[in-house]
Amino acid sequence: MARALPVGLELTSSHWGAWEVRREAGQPTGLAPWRGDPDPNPIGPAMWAAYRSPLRIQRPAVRAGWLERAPDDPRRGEGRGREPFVEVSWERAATLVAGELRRVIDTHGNASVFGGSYGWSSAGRFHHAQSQVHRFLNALGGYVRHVDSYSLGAGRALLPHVVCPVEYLLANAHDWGTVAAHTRLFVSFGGAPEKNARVGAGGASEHGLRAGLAAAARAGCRFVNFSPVRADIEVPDGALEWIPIRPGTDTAVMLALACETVRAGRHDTAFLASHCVGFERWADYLLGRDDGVVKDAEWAAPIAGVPAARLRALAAEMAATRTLVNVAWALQRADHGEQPFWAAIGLASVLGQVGLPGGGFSLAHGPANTMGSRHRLLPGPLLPQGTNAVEAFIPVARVTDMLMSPGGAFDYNGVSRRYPDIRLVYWAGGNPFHHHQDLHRLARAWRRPETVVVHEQVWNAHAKMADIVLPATSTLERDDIGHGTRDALMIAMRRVVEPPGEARDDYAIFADLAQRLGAADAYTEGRDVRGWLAHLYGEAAVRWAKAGVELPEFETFWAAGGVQVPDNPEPVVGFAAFRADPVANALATPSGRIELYSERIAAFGCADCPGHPAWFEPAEWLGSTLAARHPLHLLSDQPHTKLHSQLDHSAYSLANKVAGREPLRLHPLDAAERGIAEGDVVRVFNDRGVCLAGARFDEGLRRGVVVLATGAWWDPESPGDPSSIDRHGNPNTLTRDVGASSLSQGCAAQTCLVEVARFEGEAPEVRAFELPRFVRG
Ligand SMILES: Nc1nc2c(c(=O)[nH]1)N[C@H]1C(S)=C(S)[C@@H](COP(=O)(O)OP(=O)(O)OC[C@H]3O[C@@H](n4cnc5c(=O)[nH]c(N)nc54)[C@H](O)[C@@H]3O)O[C@H]1N2
Ligand SMILES: Nc1nc2c(c(=O)[nH]1)N[C@H]1C(S)=C(S)[C@@H](COP(=O)(O)OP(=O)(O)OC[C@H]3O[C@@H](n4cnc5c(=O)[nH]c(N)nc54)[C@H](O)[C@@H]3O)O[C@H]1N2
Ligand SMILES: [Mo]
Repeated sequence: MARALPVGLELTSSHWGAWEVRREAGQPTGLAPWRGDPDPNPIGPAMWAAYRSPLRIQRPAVRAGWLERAPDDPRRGEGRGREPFVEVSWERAATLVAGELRRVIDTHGNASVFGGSYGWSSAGRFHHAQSQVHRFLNALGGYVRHVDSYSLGAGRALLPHVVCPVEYLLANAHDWGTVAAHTRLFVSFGGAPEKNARVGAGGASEHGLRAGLAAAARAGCRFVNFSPVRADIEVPDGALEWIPIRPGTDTAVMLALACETVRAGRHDTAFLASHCVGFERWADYLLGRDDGVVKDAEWAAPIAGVPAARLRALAAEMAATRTLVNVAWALQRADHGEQPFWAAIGLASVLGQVGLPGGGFSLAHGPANTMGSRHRLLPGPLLPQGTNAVEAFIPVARVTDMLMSPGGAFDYNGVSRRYPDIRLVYWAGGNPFHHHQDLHRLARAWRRPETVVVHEQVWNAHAKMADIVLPATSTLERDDIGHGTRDALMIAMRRVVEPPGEARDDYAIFADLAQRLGAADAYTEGRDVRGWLAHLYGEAAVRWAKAGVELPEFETFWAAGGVQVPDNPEPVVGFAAFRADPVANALATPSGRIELYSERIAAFGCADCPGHPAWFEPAEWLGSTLAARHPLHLLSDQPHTKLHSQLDHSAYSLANKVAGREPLRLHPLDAAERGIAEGDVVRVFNDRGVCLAGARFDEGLRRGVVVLATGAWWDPESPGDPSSIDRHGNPNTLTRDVGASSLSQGCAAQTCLVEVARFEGEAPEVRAFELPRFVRG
């Protein structure tokens, strides 16, 4: 039986943690970390004030130029991001949106509506904005969707062919107790950053990474971190060896570690024979039998900028020790991003420890709180999205390409497809004007659709780039249920405060529109919010019961404020069942085993993703001739003070800015060469754009590498014009908008060269946190 929370505890959930609601004389006054969280996320408490910010959208608003121009006027979209808004009543806004959906669907069909609406939304399981958009558009006959994610574009396409669906990996990473008890060598590529493990989709109520790493170190585990950034993993002094690798070259190192293992005869031939296919083919490549190039330590060392002797010695240590090969997701958010994941799987297979406690590979410990959690896997409430009658889709990061070239061809997962012709874009719960690459290019493509409808909470760049902006509530302003994968709690997220202005729940907005469009029954199924919560909870209770956990009645759950998940009787050991019996527990790959050579991928014939893990020079890297003009590698990692662009306007995020801009971390010697002092405003630029940032020195970077976290609200002087400055420091002003490969078309943001210079003269003021201009309609 799931235990009720202690009486009197009022909790709410966010992607960044669970929070206790503080009250004085019955009135809510703030949020404090849930007392059961051993290591609360410092991002959290500032959300209380941020959700009350003057930047919250108060009323529906429509861009003036959109109201004035007819749908077939080619200039209708040109003013996006530049023209003022007219505030309108809900009645007027809903009439406009419903009318526009009707017109576009009747004239051009459902395949002219793009409703992918990628984004993290908020934590509740019912008011999950992205799911609500999909459900709503499905009720109208469907929409063009996206597949995969920005997080794991290359990984999601690759992994099912060669090992398993991503979901298995996310939900079955060795728990921290297992790592501490068994892993003796933790070889990481891109570390295991504490800042990232602070979040978890849907909820992260018990943060375990810091204690997990410390316990492993205490138990004698050694850590080797290949990363351009030393701080990517924090373990006690003496336990860590930092090998500052050139960005984008990890595959070469992994190939070399595998090659050295095989050459020395230390590979696990029994495991390779019983659990893998294709080893011989891959070994031909590693040993240079097919191309005459032996992928050994001497070969990899000059590519990656790491010592050959250390690679050779490390290969021997890995074979002799319980070793976990850990790979940050950032590595696959890059040109040829499939390769570091596949090479790590290959390396771990050669070592033969996959499925042993604390051994094998992890993809990954670090990117979210889920991986390493000891709690049970109990699928929480989930909003059904309905069925989509439209077949057309895009790989998520191809949105600009789609808008720019209707009918154009693209390859994905072995099939050649065509981009649909999009007339209307509908977005709720994501911020493409923070998350997509090459934002000026997106801004130019964004002029093409006839209409852009956005539900937002705040006046960020995404809202400012829309035609019709509908104000959405936050989690604190509505009833919901919170639960993340392997989380410790399921939370009754009871409404804490009233919504600002006229903000409405996404559900209420869609229910109204569905009513106007004759799809109310399909969308609401006759339920109000509370009816839905009880219904979804009931469905989850059936799934939990099958897993042996009884949930109380909904009303009891709601009154108690949530339940604690009972302890897991078993440690979490990834791939244990497959290791024990690879026939009975065959993988979902074509062979049922780990594929070090994939006939299926080879048959796709992708020149940029052959049948086995291989090294390719990235399109931009420090070893390329392009580095002569733009000699610094820009990494755009996840921000430690917020979740993507969410909460960038919070006091906690603002306190981290340098001269009001997003900090650019750079090595003091790289700064000195450019006459840059700490705290200076700098220009970061390449041919795709230029942004300002505040210089922050970091000796723990490899020379030639600079780091600008994602999430600063985009603040371009002129959206679409690459010579105009983003005054605030969003790295996607600079990143490349080309897919990782023709297999996945995944986001490849980390493949990016730039130059940095001191900003001379008076820097323009940041205007990201200003409201748009309003005029009377
Ligand atoms: N250069 C570079 N770019 C990257 C990455 C990178 O590593 N480098 N990482 C990528 C990755 S992994 C990801 S996941 C993406 C993240 O990109 P997103 O998920 O798009 O980023 P968020 O800022 O979380 O966007 C959520 C938006 O939804 C709004 N919102 C929140 N709750 C609600 C709600 O209930 N209703 C409505 N209507 N709106 C709501 C928020 O105000 C916010 O604007 O960024 C990607 N972009
Ligand atoms: N606080 C906070 N946590 C988050 C998020 C957030 O916005 N804020 N976002 C969440 C989301 S949506 C996701 S998908 C995950 C992403 O999780 P990841 O993709 O793993 O996170 P990143 O911070 O992008 O990258 C991790 C580290 O990889 C290193 N790195 C980058 N390129 C290379 C390379 O070529 N080689 C090597 N060896 N290292 C490299 C960088 O130094 C970086 O610090 O994080 C999640 N966690
Ligand atoms: Mo992500």
